[in-house]
Amino acid sequence: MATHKIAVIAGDGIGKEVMPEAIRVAEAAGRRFGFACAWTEFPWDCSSYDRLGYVMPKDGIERLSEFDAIFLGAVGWPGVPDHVSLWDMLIPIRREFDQYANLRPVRLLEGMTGPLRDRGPEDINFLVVRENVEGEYSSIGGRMYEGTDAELAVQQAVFTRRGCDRIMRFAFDLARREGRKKVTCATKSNGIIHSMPYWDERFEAMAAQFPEIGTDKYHIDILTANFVLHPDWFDVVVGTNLFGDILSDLGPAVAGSIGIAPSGNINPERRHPSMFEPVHGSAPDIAGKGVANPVAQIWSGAMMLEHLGEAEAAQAIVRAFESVIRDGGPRTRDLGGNAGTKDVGEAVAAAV
Ligand code: GGG
Repeated sequence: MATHKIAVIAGDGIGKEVMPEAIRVAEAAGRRFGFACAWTEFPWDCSSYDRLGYVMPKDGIERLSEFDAIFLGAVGWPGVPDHVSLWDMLIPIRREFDQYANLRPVRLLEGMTGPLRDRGPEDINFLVVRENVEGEYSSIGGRMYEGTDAELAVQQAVFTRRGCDRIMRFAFDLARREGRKKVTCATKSNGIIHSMPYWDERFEAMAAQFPEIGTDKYHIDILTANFVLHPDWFDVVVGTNLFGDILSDLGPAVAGSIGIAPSGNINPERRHPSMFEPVHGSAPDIAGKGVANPVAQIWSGAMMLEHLGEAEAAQAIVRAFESVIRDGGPRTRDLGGNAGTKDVGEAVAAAV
């Protein structure tokens, strides 16, 4: 029987509440499909920062490198600046393990009511591919003349040929593998005149290698409008680190709830562990109440199992939460119900 070694970082806020439910569901899938998961928990969160001065210890990357995958909950808590908590753990993990492809599926599930009138599951079903290690999220820059009238801050975005080409290739390969018809390029090459025309150029060069896949391209401003007005236009959308981050919150919001949105931070070459996490954050406003929707974490777990070679189990988990939502099972309040996190986790595990 295969045993998958998984590092678990529940993190902050609702991460601690949704993680046990996702583990419950993965365990149910393991029993049904004949594999085991060896879960090792790492208590790295903003309270470690308060006590010790760091979120992830110095040898964190080395310790995580032993695992087949990393399962992350959420990061961030009031009192620790968000850029500190992110750059102390989440972003170093993505970079050190070269998890350059962030895959974020967006779907309106049957039985869910989205905010868009007359839109159903057939209209909202696309994949956001976010470049995950360079672009606007760069540590190059600094401040000068602090505390004076001349104070300034400079932030340098980084677009390398290697970085652009490999995320474009990932998006087109994904479209081919998933039988999708089109890849859309998220850009802003009318206003950002060096990096974004370059990004578009690399998109076009890669598109030429995939003649059977259609393409289109939108500036980010009208693209966000089209996510709302015409979500049915999209199949695979490839964006920079910042644009991909924004689009992958907007997409699930348009589909009815960010509480179901999963993601994989993937090292496609499999030289390092990949990391799976919900798109949502730690949600301090509802943390501790047991009301968070665990579906995003559960779905991220399914993506992780698929990555680990357990495709049947992954599909069974997806079918399980689809049926719970479609057939009137317990639902949390973001989906219009009043069930708790645990009720949903137990129902999905039972359906598996
Ligand atoms: N579940 C992941 C999480 O807590 N994300 C918080 C966040 O702000 N992430 C920023 C990012 O994905 O770059």
